Amino acid sequence: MQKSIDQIYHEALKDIEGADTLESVEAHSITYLGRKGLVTQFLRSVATLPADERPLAGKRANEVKQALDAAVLAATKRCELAAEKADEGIDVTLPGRTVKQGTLHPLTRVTLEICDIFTHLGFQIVEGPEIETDYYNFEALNIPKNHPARDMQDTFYISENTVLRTHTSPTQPRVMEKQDPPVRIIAPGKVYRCDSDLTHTPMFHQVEGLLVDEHISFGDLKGILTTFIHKIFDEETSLRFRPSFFPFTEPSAEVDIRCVICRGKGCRVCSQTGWLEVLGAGMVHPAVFENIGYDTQKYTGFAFGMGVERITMLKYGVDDIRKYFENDLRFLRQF
Ligand code: 2NM
Repeated sequence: MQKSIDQIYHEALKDIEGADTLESVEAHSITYLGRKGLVTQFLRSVATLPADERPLAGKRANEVKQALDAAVLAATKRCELAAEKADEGIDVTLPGRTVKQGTLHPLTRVTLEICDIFTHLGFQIVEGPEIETDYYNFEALNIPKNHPARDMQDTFYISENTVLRTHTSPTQPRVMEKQDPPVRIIAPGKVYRCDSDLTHTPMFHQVEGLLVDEHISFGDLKGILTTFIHKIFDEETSLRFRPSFFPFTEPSAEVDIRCVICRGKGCRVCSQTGWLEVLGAGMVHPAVFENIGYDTQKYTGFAFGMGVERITMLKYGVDDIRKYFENDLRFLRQF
């Protein structure tokens, strides 16, 4: 028995309105409105009806066809909108966006590496102020009033008795004033000198160390610094101690390592000498101990200092000190 047009209409409307994909809307449209669809067939069958029934049946069938056409259009719109909405969500199958990661500045890296080595040797890390008094920066360290380092040409003065520290050494008497031996400390940080050319920047970085106890000798100094050099460069690196002078140490020495570039043959970096200066060091001058009140009969100690820019240059082959401070990512990304 043929279904009535209203029966077909209700089933079709239910199917079309219930469809949730474009594909199923299309399929229902074919089922009811296609060339062989149920509504189409019904329309064709109107001609076979008794003449008095045709006008009403034909009118009703056309109304149904128009209503279902509109329903298909509405369902199609609805499914298209839903598909667009879904596209705005997260597609978990897409590869993730890479997050550009920063790196430690080479000078930070090397400072941490130096601190790490000395920490393992029993040293504590201390930091002092970058704005320092004339007393701690010079006087306590036995740097006399007429010393060239105290000149306006070399030091940034904040006021008559206040300077930007020219080395991190003033941290040492600050600690010694508060603490009796044994003292084993290193002081990393920024220092300032009124100097700017191809090989000098007005701000640079230092790590200075101090060890004070009973019976500390120059042999202890050599042992600690040799261990340090072998760790920061490599176990094969030979070193030598050359006599030198600092107001705060006596005797004083400069430490050279075999050139890391030519291994001693002589090259541009080591000015054909085969050696590179990397450290200053010495036995703490008794005047420094007297200034802070240590018993010079009981205690001896050694101290040393190094420039982080120079160590980094030699470790990584950086050929120009200005590269550290230009913030060129092509340079910084290499570390
Ligand atoms: C150096 C070289 C030699 C040094 C001395 C002191 C102190 F405070 F103990 F006297 N601190 N650092 C020192 C000694 C620094 O740098 C080239």
